Amino acid sequence: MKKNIKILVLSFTAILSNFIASNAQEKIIVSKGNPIITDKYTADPAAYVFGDSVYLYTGHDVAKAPKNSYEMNNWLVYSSADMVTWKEHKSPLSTKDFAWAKGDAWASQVIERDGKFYWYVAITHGTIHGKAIGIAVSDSPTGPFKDALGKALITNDMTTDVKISWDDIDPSVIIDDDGQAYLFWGNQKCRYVKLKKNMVEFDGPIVTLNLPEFTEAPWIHKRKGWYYLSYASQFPEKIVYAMSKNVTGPWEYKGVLNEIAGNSNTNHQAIIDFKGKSYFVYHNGAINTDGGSFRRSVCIDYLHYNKDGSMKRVVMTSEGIKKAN
Ligand code: FUB
Repeated sequence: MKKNIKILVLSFTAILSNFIASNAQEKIIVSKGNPIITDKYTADPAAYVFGDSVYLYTGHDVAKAPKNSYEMNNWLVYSSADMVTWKEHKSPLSTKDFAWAKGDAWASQVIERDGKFYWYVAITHGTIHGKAIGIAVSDSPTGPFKDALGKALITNDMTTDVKISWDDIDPSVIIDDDGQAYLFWGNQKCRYVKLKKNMVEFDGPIVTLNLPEFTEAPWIHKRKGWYYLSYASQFPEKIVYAMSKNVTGPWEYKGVLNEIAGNSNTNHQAIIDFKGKSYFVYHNGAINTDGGSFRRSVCIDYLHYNKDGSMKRVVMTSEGIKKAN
């Protein structure tokens, strides 16, 4: 009898601690301006509008990282119906979820197709030298996510014309109106490849674009008949962009969209429309008091378009945005 009670108590304790652990990061954050999240460092934002909410996927700079390098082990997800009150969900993806990888939860983007959410991530490959792009999949925008392929989609040995190990990073995806999906990515050279409907296989060759002073962080979006390819340029980075009437180009360079942040070498942007307004989501180093450029924080400011479709230069603010409704 005593033994049974002990087993019961132990099982209950295990269930309770699992519950607490799995909800440990679920909390509500009311943003007081920029940066929008201040209890931890968040970087490389990818925002996605689904239903009546915005889902914000970020990297996570470790606070105690050595001064001159990134330490990033997992990705984070937040959701909001007004872009001011955010729910932080339990981190649904870490580098450990990709058995073939060995670390570095770098920039990523999520997109939905046929009820499944595909999370494209940059990560360091375990056996093929350099960075790679992997894909996780889930039935929900907040996870749980699992490795969709069991291997990388893109590896460094597929793009040998660039001689660095980190040129296959920063994935950005779009599904065009005709249903064709495209994956853009790159460092030093921007590339794209068509994806099959299953979102996890190539549907054509890798194409390399010729964009002025391309550093990294391509973000592809479409609005009112125009395709926009924004990206980080030079170093320290500013965000510039090009426009086209086709997702495959030709791209017309349009100049600077967002200036150098000043307190962070990188700026990594996402662009969305939500409830009638346009937003520029990026990171800076505003709450890093520890030196270096490796403790970044996500910010959101308004984005405005001109009548001809071009984008006005972003004004980075401390106040940030008001509630979207
Ligand atoms: O966060 C690691 C890397 O820094 C990203 O992949 C780049 O876009 C830059 O933000």
